[in-house]
Amino acid sequence: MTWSLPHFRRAVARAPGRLLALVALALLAIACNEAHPRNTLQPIADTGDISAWFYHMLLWVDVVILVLVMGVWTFAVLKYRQRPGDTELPPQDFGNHKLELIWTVLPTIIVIAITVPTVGGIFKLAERPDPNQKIIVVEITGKQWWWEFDYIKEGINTANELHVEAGTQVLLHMTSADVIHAWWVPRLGGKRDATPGRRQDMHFIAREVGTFDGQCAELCGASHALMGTRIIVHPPAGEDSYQHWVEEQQEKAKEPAAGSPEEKGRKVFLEKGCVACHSIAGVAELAPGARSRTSGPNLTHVGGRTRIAANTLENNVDNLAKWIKNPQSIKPGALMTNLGLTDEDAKAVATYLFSLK
Ligand code: HEC
Ligand SMILES: [Cu+2]
Repeated sequence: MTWSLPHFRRAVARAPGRLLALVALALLAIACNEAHPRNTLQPIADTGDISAWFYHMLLWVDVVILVLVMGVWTFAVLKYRQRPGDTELPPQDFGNHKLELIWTVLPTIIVIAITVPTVGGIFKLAERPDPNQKIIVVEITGKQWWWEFDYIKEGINTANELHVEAGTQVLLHMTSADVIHAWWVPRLGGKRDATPGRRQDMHFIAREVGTFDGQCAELCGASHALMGTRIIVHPPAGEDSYQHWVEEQQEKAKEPAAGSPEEKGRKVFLEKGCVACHSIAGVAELAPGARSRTSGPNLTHVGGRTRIAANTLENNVDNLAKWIKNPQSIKPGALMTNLGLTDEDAKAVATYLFSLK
């Protein structure tokens, strides 16, 4: 059986429901909703603007090519199709120089037209931040399966949620402590590998205040999919300013009231071995000069994070207790020891940690 337009028309007439279902499915697949926490095409930084611009430019160049090629093809198929009574092959046309020139020169021109702005964009992304303007410098270390952030100038060591200021240059120095990870916050644009023994830089100026999600983009082991991150862009002034956050982070951990559940939690923290991997400024200090205990996130202000375990769980006392009791039940292979805490001890230490804003 040959398949022709009349066949197709008849098939559609017989089963219009199926065609409708197909269209509905396609619309569902592109799910039109408003919240796009990880949409590269809604950039919030200068770097993201550049990559989104390339996407749109290439998309439209490709749409034009697609329409032209499919148009010519459809025309040829319809006009020169085999008709009843056609028994011979049409004249065969090999080595038509004019045609061959056209389909060599035209694509070459298109490729050059795309390459020139692309190379320009690559150079723009590689430019160094302006040293005469304010720069927030953060060293990022990827670890299985979380991110450590060191604000060298500010003397802050924190994890998983990167805080920056809108309108200010941010320079990230990126490396890894174990395997290769990749830092990717889609709305900032661009990924950067975090490679052990190497430093790679990335910089941007975020323009929109808010919270934006990211994800490790390099397969790095069992909990790779649960190695998220967040970037929190603060306004330059006001109650919620970046400067305010910096000053809070530079403080030592809050002292719990005598006899409070928090004080009991701190006791559990100090006695159950958590200090082998975690530091809390003023409670479990580091050796002078050390930036962190390499194995676990700094917990000095852990209660102030929006999420825990690298953007895996909402930050609240219940989730903290669940995590502390059995980290591997939440993140397969998590490199935090299950210390066999009782429910009571887990709850107490969770209450204490959550109070550390
Ligand atoms: C062997 C080292 C080790 C020990 C001991 C340890 N942890 Fe952890 N902890 C880690 C690591 C590694 C992570 C990060 C895991 C991840 O996100 O994949 C972590 C994460 C956490 C987090 C989440 C932090 C965040 O920013 O998301 C909390 C809270 C925590 N640990 C509390 C504790 C408590 C309380 C104890 C003691 C009962 C403890 N840890 C014992 C290594 C350790
Ligand atoms: Cu990773």
